[in-house]
Amino acid sequence: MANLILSRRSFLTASAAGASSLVLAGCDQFDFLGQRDHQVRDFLERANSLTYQAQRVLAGQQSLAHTYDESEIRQPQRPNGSTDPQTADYLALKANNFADYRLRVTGLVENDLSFSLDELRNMPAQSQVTRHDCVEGWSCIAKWTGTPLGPVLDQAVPKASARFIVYHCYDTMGGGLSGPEAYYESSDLIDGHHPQTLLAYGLNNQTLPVSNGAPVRVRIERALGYKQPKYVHTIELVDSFSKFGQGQGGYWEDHGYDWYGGI
Ligand SMILES: Nc1nc2c(c(=O)[nH]1)N[C@H]1C(S)=C(S)[C@@H](COP(=O)(O)O)O[C@H]1N2
Ligand SMILES: [Mo]
Repeated sequence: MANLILSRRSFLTASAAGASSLVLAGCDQFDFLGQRDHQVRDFLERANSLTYQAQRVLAGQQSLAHTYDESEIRQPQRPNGSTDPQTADYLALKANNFADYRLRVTGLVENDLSFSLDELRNMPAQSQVTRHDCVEGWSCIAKWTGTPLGPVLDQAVPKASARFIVYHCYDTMGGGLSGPEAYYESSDLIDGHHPQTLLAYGLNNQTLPVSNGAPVRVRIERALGYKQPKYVHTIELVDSFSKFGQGQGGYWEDHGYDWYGGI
């Protein structure tokens, strides 16, 4: 898909006219919206989310999250949400310093994949200093190190029917009447292939600690804190969220948060 380059003025004019007339106008920059079978267009129709539309159109698909200098790191990454998972599988892995950890890639892919931590660490590494924004009202600048997810997805070869990526985590939340619910998150394939999306195993020049998601968490840098899944064990490509949790695409989405969660 061609990169969308729009001036702020043409976006404002276009948005005043409303999203549906954009499609009818057949404006060059929005050509993809006119293609009946286009994944993004399908999604826009279904999601009905202005944040998602505005961000994808205005910022472009691969616009980068702001990065900082290491000197701008002022405090450790504040652990939030689960900080010490107690599921049996996780405790067993942790007891052995994650030597038996495998990250699985499965679902609507041609090749099911599985990687040990050493294999992930031997893949091309990338570091970035970014700001994590939690909806609870705090931010932390931190340096994340890992391997980009995009090439891993390429190696798995997503099927044409794959539309979303579900990130399954080891920890559970809640534990009320409905019982514990596994933490999970999801993104579209655009964010999966974004150049800053990492399978992160390092934080601030150290091994990623348990409190921040050891051994592997995903960083999706243009999204809010709850879209940064920790303790990830499986990456599943899917065509719908309906069979996971309450079907909204993530633990917090199931409890009312917005799915896109863009910054
Ligand atoms: N598996 C898992 N991932 C998670 C959470 C969680 O509870 N479990 N909390 C989310 C929220 S709300 C935030 S703000 C960040 C916190 O990441 P941190 O502990 O590294 O600061 O992780 C997100 N990812
Ligand atoms: Mo958060």
